[in-house]
Amino acid sequence: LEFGEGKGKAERIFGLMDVFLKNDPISLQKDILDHVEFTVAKSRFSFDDFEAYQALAHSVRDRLIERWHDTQIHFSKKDPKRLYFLSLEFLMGRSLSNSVINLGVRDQFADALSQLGFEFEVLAEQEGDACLGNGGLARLSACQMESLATLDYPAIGYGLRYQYGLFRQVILDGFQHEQPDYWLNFGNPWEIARIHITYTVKFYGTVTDEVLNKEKYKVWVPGEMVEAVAYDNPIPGYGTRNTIVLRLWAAKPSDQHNMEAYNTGDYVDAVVNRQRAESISSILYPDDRSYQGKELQLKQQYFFVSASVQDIIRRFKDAHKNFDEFPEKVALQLNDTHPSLTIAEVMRVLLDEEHLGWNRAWDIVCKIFSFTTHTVSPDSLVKIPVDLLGSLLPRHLQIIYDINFNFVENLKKMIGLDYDRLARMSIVEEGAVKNIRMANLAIICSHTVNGVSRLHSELLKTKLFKDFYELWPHKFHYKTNGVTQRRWIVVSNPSLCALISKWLGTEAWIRDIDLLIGLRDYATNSELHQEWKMVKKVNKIRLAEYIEAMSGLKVSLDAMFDVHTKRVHEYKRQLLNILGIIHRYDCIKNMNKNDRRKVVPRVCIIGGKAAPGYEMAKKIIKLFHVVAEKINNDNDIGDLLKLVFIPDYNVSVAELVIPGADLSQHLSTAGHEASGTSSMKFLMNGCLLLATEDGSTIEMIEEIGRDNIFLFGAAVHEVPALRKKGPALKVPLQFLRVVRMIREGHFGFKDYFKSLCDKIEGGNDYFLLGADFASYIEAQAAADKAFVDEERWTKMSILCAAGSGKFSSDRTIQEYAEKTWGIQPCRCAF
Ligand code: B1H
Repeated sequence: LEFGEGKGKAERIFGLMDVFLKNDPISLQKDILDHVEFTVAKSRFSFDDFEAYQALAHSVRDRLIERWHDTQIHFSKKDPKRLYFLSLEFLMGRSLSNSVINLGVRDQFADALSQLGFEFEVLAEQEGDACLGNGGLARLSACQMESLATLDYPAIGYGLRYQYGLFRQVILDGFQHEQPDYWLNFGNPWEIARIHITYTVKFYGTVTDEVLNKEKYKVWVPGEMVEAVAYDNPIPGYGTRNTIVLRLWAAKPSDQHNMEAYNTGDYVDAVVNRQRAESISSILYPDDRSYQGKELQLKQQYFFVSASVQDIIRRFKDAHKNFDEFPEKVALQLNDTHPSLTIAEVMRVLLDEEHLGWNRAWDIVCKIFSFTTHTVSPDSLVKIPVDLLGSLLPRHLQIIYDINFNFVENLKKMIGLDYDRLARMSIVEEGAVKNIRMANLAIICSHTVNGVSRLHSELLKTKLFKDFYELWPHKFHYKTNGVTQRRWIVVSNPSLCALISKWLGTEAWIRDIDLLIGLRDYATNSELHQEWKMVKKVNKIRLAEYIEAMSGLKVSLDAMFDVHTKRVHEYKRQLLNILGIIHRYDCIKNMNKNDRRKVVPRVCIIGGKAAPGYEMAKKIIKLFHVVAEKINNDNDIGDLLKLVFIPDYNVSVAELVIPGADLSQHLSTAGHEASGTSSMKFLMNGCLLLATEDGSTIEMIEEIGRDNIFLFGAAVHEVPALRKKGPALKVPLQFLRVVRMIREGHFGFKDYFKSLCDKIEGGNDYFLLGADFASYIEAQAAADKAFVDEERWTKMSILCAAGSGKFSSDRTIQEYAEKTWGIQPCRCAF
C-alpha cells in the first residue's frame, strides 16, 4: 500500500489502523489474554505474575510496532535528512513503564489489568534491566534516543546486541564478585528480530590491486566472514505518534564461510568453528575507562560499524542515485571514539565499492561526521596497535595511512616543520608499539567535535586537544548533557510528577521542561511545602522498604538519606565519602550526651560497580563494608549513623534510589568528571547536591544559585598547584587520624587496606582527598544545618527541581539537531 496517492485511501488506512488496536479496557484485556494463551503459551485460566508481565509486554509491543510502522512510512515518504547515532553502549533499563507512558496508555492498561486481578506496578517489577552499557555514557545514549523520538527527529540508533550485558554485582563478605548477566534467558519482548536484514561483515585477509575500466582499484579478499542480523528495539516518543528504532546487531555464522572444510569431511569441526562467530557480539566489555586493545574488542567495533554502514548506504541508495546528495541526507554521530572506524569504513565503501575516487569520497566524509568525546583524560583515548589493525582490517589501515599522509602534508604547509607538534597530531603514534590514535582520526574527519559540558569543552581546548583547537577552532563546541524527564520524573517518581502538574496547572512540562521554572513562584508556599515533604516521605518509605528487604537493615525515616551512587572510581572519590563517614563516627563517639542530641541522623547509601580488574575500586567497596559492619553494629550509635551498600546498582535501582534521596554526593576531583549526569536526575527530583565544582555542576550553580547547593573542594585551576606540592601539601589532622584508623586495623583487614592508605598519604594523593577533606567536612556540616531547618530545606529542594530544566536531554538534543546535525523534526501527524 502506497501513501500519498490520494487522500481518501490514506485516510481509510489510518482509520483502519486506529480500529486495529483499540485501547479500551475490554480490547486490552482480550489482547493480554490472547498473548497469555498464544504467545506465552499458558492457559488463560492459569498464569503467574511473570507470565502476565510477558503477555502485557507483548500487548504493548504490538502498539509500539504499529506506531513504528507509521513513523517509518512517514519518514520514507518525506525523505528527510536522518541522524544515525552510533554507540557501542546503550543502557536502556526497563521498557514497560516508559513505553506505556509514552504511548499514553498507562492508565488504560492499569485498569484493564486490575479487572483481570493484576496490579500494573507488580507486573512492571517482573521486568529485568537491559544493561548493554557501563555507566553515564551508555545511559546518556538511552536518554538521547528517547528525546530524539519525543522531539520527532528522524533518527536511528545503532549498537550491539550483547548476549551478556554488564556483569551482575554480588557482594560476598563485603567483596565484589561478578556474575554474568545472560539477560536474554527469559526472552526479550522489546526486540523484533529482523532475520531478513542481514549483512556480511569481513575480517582479515589481503588487499590486492585490480583494474576496472582502466582504473586501478583495491580489492579486499577477506579471510573470515560473519553475518550481522538486525534486532530492532522501538523507542516511542512522548506526546507524539513518532516511534523510532534502536537497531542492535547480533553476530551469526556466515554461510559463505569455509565451504571447503565441509567438503574435506571435517564436518563437526567446521560447524563448531562456525558457531564461534557468535562470540563477536556476545559480551560487553565491563571497563568504562580503558580500552583493552583486545582483538575481540576491535572485532566487535568493526562488526558493528560495518553492519551499520551497510544499512545506512542501503537506505540511502533505495531513494537516491547520486552520492553527492549523501551529506544532505545523512548525519553520522560518533558516540566517543569507540565507533570511529566508521570513518575508514565509509571511505572504503565509497572508494572500493562505489568507485567515487579519493577526492569525492573525502569531500563527502568531511561533511557527515560529528564526534562527541566524553573524557578528560588522555589515558582513556582509544589507541589501536597498528599490527592488530593491519591484520584484522588490512584495507582500513591503508586508508587511515592515506588520510594521515594527506593530513600531515597539509599540516606542514600550515604550521611548518614543528616536528613535535606534527608527531602529536599525527593519527599514527610512533614508538616501540606503533598505534593508531582513534581520537585524532575522529577529530580530523569530523566537521564538529563536541564536549559534554562547558568546563569539559574548555579542558579539551586547552589541554587534551589543544593542538587541534589551535588549528581548527571552529570545529570545537559543547552540548551540556541532559537526561529525560520522562524516565527520571514521570516513570520513576509518579507522586512528584502529579504534584508538579498540579501546581503548574498543566502536564505540558513533560514535553517542555522550561515550564518547571514556574515552581519558583511557590517556593515558599506552605501548602506546597506540605505536599512536597509528603512526596519525599513516600519515596523514602519505598527506599527504606527496599533496603530492609535487601539487607535486613531498618533505617529511620527521620534521618537524612545521603546517597552516593555511580561507578566506583578513584576520581569519583567514594573513598572521600567513606573517610568522611569514619570522621563522623569518630566525632559522635567522642561526644557527650548533650551534643549527641544535636547530631543529624544519617543513612549513608553507597552503590556502584567496580570494573572487574580495577583493584583499588574493589578495595574501596570492601572498605565501605567493613566500616558499615562496625558502625551498624555499634549500639552506642543507633540511628545516628547507618551505612547501606546497594548492590548491583543499575537503571531500575536508580529509579528507586534517586526519588528517595535527600542529599546526593558528586565528589570528583575538579577537572576529572567530563559532565556527570546522575546529578541531573537527583536535581530534577528535588534532591540537594553536595558537590565539587566540576563538569556540569558548574552550570547547575548558575541555574539554581550557590545558596541551594553544598559546594566544597579545590577549583579546577587550583588542582595543578596542589598536586605539585606533593609531600609538602598540608592536610588536616582529622584526615590523618581517619587514615590512621584504617591503617591500624580499626576496621580489620589491615594488610589488605595498606596499599589504599599508601595511595592517599605521603605525597601520593593524586586525587587530593587530603587537600579537600576539611572543606568536605564543612560542606557536610552545612548540609546538616540546613536539614534541621525543614522550611529552608524544602525551599531549597523546590528550587533545585525548578531550576533543573536546562538539564533535560530535550535541550541537549535540540542543540545537537540545530547546530551539529542539521536535521529537522519530521512529525508523523495522524
Ligand atoms: C564517560 C566513558 C567511557 N566518559 C570508555 N567516558 C568506555 C569510556 O567501554 N568503554 O571503553 C565506556 C565509557 N564514559 C562518562 O560519560 C563521563 O565520565 C561522564 O562524566 C559523562 O557524564 C558521561 C556522559 O557524557
